[in-house]
Amino acid sequence: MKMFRVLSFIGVALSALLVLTACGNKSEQQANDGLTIGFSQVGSESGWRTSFSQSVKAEAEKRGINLKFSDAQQKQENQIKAIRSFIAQGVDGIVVAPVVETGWKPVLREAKRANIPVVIVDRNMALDDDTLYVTRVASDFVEEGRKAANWLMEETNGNCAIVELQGTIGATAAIDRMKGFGEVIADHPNAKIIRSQTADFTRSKGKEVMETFLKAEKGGGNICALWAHNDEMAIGAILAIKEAGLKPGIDILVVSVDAVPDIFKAMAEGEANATVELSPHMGGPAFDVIEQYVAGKRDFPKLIPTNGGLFLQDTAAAEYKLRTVNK
Ligand code: GZL
Repeated sequence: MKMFRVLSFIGVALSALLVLTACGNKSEQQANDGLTIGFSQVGSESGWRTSFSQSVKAEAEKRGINLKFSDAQQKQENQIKAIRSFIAQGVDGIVVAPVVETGWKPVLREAKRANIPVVIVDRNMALDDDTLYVTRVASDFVEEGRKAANWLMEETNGNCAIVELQGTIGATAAIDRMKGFGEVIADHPNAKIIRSQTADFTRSKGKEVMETFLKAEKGGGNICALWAHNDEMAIGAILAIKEAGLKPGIDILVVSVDAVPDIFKAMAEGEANATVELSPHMGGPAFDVIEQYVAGKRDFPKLIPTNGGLFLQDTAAAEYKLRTVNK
């Protein structure tokens, strides 16, 4: 009889263990399958932006996150519509890469009322209430501008007439890169920005605006360097410089930001000189925050910085290979 009782106890214990393990797996499974995150992306205006989107999607897939992706084609109204739709769907979290800094408070208040955590990535929002978002994952754009200007001043001994292609008007990346670059130039009396205009971070507009700079400067013989807020505009401008019969990278130095493969190709061919890296890998840190927030964590820093170095012609060929092989 005693043996019977022992055996039945073991049987019960084993089945309880089996149920618990299954539940354990189930809740783990739920945790992985459960997260649905809405990502409102600016658009696909540049090679960097495309890499950024690809990196976020790959990271979501790796983590078993159900990602709702929206490309706003650089229009804020599309981003606001997407965020409202994410709220209506009751997502677990929202990631926003804001196209410009202003106009976000109403929709962020709606997300807050719905108790949905918002993480800002890349460019910033102008908010006077920092409870409207959990944190921001971003590069220091002012420092990017400083890095570009410091390299140019060293390269030209602080003696340079510069033309500037600005990014999207109102975008943090444009505002802050311009600020950082300008701060450094201000310390060099023989360095001057002689022309500056937006080309909206695109290759086609970069070519168009550079053509007007060259015409306005009677062929551009007096232009020492082009400073572009992103590689895409620099690559467009390089075409315009060549069409004007000048040698980009030699007659007119070229420095920009993003470190996309095409700028490394231009640098390897001697047609561009320097680029400041902007990491596209912001999805991981953003998803970490939402996963931790859903699990109950509330104390987050208001900025999670990503940083990038300065790349020059000497490593360009290797960097191009590294970033394009098996892509
Ligand atoms: C900067 C980002 C900029 C990139 C451009 O973080 O917002 O937007 O430098 C992109 O390539 O258009």
